[in-house]
Amino acid sequence: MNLKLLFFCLFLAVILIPAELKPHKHKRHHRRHDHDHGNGSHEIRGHKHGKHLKRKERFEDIINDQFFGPLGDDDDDDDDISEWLFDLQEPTGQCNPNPCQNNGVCKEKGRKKFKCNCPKHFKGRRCERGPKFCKRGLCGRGECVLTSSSPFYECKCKHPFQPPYCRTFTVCEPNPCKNGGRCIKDGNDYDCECPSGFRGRFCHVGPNDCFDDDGESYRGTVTETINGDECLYWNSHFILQKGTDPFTSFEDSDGLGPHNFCRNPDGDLTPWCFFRRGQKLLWNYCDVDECSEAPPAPPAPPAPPAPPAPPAPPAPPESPASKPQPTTPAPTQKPIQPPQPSDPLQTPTPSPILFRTCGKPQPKKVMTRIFGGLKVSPGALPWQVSLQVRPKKSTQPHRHICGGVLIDSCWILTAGHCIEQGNDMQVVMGGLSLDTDEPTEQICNVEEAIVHENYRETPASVHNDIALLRLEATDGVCANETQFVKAACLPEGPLDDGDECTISGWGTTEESEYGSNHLLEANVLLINQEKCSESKIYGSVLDNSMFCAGHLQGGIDACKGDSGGPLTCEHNNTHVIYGLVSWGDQCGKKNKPGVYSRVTHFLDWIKSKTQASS
Ligand code: 4AZ
Repeated sequence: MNLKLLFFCLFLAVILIPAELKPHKHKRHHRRHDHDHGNGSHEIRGHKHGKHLKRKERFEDIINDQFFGPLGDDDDDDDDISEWLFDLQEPTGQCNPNPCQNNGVCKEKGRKKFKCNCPKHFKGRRCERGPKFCKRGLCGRGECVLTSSSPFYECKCKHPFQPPYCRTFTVCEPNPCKNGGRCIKDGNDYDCECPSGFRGRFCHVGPNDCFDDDGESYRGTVTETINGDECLYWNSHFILQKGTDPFTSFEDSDGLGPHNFCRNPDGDLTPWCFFRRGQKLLWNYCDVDECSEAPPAPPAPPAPPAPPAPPAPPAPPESPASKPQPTTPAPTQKPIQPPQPSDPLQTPTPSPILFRTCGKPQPKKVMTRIFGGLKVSPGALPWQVSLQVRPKKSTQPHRHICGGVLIDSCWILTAGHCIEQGNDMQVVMGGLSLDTDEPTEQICNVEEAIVHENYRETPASVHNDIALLRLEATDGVCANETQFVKAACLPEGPLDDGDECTISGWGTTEESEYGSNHLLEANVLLINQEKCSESKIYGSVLDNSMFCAGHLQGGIDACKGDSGGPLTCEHNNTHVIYGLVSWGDQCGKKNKPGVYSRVTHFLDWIKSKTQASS
């Protein structure tokens, strides 16, 4: 495995891996998702933070930070659990394509074997194991960052811990406060009293430090989130270990560097940064001021002598600071469908060609940075629907319980276990946010739910976990095809093990057991059925009506609330609905990938039901 791949695997294994919020009593969770409450676990992904009171990290917090504690069992685990995938893809022993990673040189050994001569510091059959400069514990009470020159790392100590290895501490000595700030000792804690105009934990933020527009050009020195969390260095080992390389992941990495200043490299609303809480990599918007247009910047006070400063940022913008206004989208009214053709967002395709094409999403805009899952951009997954229920004849608001997949104007595929007779059901199509009425949305009532005749739940598994929802039609039309509402194609046959596919949903995330408000997506790999039937994975409980997908090292996974939603794979430039989120042993656990209903197994069933009633 090369370094990139190693980081990628670590990303899947750790970043995305959610810490358990509550222990699960039962081995398997495949129950429908209640968006209003849940019993904690994990998820495909995480999401943005709500606003908390700003808090200041104290000495005690640093001492109690588990991250600096003793090694856990799984740490530094060199197990190559993706080996099976390489084996599947192995080019029958030749050196072409080169199986050696990290510039390893391949030598053929007989007809079926090869040997990689690895460059210095790299090991493994394919030179996949790189050097570990930032070994756990190396930096005491500090964060390890990677540098480009020997020894290739540096420890960034949490004050009052001192360089080089952040193991000893002295409060206020040397003075950590910049720009003439006065360090006030308080036991093992300290506070910086800043000269007028300067702020930040170390008085390192100058009076003219602010951002314009979305802050893409912000080059100021704020290093704290709006909640007071300290930003991680962009070259932090921890970020890389979680599988994200900020220097290659974002559209505009110009402002990134070996520092921990807030930036906006990905077109977000305002500058932001990554921070760490325990073993979790999180991010949040920063406590940066927005530059106001007038009046012009007052002259900065004369700069007092500064002790050695953090890496010097380019000069900040020159206007005075003012707090950014939260951008609250104006409430929108859900259109009652069928939508009016005058609505530019929803101009329906004339009905004769309605849903004649399938599997063609809108071209994708890059939207990054949801841990383990990415925020879906409008029209990127136009077949994803939210299945919502409320008690029959009630006027309560509907609540999201499951995902579903639009396969034709009046037909939704979902999981059998999502159907609870006795409720009124509706599907919301074309929406991304569960708590906002979006103009792109279409809502249809479910006229009939057809659960597979052989749907069966056992304590260990769920068999034939598939259902069709027939939507209520007006003049033979249910969903209208728009940029945001399109059908996925049914697959024609099996795809290959190891193929990368996409899962999506509003289910439980690492950040919220109640699920995500915004539709999230993540990539998973199709896992070989025999591999997934090994005793340490799911043993003999799998049958042909299901398959596994995910990452055996844990991490990215579907979870509660994602059930019934799509696993789509791109095949010949078309997105086919290959699986439906069904069940799994919790979420994101090592060797417990998600289990999906195998749509190819049900093609005849789907055709018989949809043709019989249309
Ligand atoms: C559920 O409870 C569920 N990790 C769905 C998917 C998975 C686990 C649980 C797969 O609906």
